[in-house]
Amino acid sequence: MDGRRDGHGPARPGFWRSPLRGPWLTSALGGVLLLGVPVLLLTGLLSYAAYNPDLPGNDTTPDRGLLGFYLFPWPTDPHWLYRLTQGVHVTLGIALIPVLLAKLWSVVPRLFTWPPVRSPAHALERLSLLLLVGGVLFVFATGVLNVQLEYVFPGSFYPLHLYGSWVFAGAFAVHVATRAPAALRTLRGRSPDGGTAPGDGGPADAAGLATPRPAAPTVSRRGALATVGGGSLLLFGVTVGQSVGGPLRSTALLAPRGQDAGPGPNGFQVNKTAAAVGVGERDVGPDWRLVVRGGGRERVLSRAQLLALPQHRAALPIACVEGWSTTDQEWSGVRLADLAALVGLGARPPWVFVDSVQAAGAFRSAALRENQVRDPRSLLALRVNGADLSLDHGYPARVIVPANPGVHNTKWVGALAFGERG
Ligand SMILES: Nc1nc2c(c(=O)[nH]1)N[C@H]1C(S)=C(S)[C@@H](COP(=O)(O)O)O[C@H]1N2
Ligand SMILES: [Mo]
Repeated sequence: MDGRRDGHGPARPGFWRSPLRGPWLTSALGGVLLLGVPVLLLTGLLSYAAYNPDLPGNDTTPDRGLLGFYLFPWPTDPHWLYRLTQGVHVTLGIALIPVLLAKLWSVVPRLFTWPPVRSPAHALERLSLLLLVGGVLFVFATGVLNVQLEYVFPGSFYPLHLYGSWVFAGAFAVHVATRAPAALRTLRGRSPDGGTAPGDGGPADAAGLATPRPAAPTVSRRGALATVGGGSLLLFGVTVGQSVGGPLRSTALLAPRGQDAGPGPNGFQVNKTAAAVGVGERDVGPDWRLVVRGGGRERVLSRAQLLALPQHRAALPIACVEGWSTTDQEWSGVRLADLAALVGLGARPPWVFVDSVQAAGAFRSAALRENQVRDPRSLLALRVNGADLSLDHGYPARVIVPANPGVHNTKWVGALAFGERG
């Protein structure tokens, strides 16, 4: 009665011969993903909220529609919040890759189930698995490409990754609801190497994961699992340093921008250099001015005039969506709230649209919410670690806001428009 017997090639029973495949291995790997994937989904959704995509100019995913139902004002406390959530998102995502691949390997014979569709219910199940497997490969691939290749999909990475994640999340929920109970029973009731014979485990192998024609084992199931775990640990070990920052950065062998950001007060990681985005002397030389607008007023200030205003300090990190971050750096400059006061909006500073002198390209502007503007640690920074900002870190002036995703800490600022798009 098993229709698969009619299959050819990889659909033939006995084509897949590894004795490792079976309910136990698939369940054990699935259990790890059951713990890890929800953390990835949660931190991913938090990252989207951290972008304040409902502010004008911030929405990297137009037409998000209902998917923005949960958005909330991203807080400024604790100041390392985004460093933590995004570090976990990227580091855990990378470390789970071996587990994910092993899990897919363990169920690959089922891809070739014959006949491909047996009933309407079977068709539905297969469709949901297509969304699950397609979705997970898509989000992991776009995530890794973004982290490793510095935005191969400039701008459009966000909608791709976000929409892909929702498709994956839905299929994942269905999969967990239908499979997790049996998987947990399998893990409780059987030992990893509990036999490799055809029909191994009887009803527990209803899914037909074990081969009916096992080849001689070259490694035990525990051994295979240890290899996968070792691979995950290795990836974790050569990745996590880029999120911890400081001296540990030297261990981040996979960090796409190298392990060493150079010496001196400005010796911490740069995202885009000034040269890379075409910012040069003519934009940020002595003629540079900051334009502050709001409430129908406008003020224009030179760097010297900014330096003559009350200077404040804040120890804050840069934390990029790509997962790398710096330890706290000691910034100094003018409070955003004080700049709002210059145009008469000091009592209740509103949100602000920050524009840079950068002529084109992604990330040249960003809007900040009023809770961010009002935080006394939110600065238009002029100096860092006791020295003038370097050109690559945003000289003459850049935004630095606690818990803000790096991309909204705009460099080479040219204009601030309080309460308006500018
Ligand atoms: N004008 C401008 N500001 C920018 C960027 C940019 O490309 N252009 N990159 C942003 C990103 S993605 C990050 S992570 C931070 C990095 O700041 P750093 O290069 O000083 O570390 O700057 C942000 N500010
Ligand atoms: Mo970034």
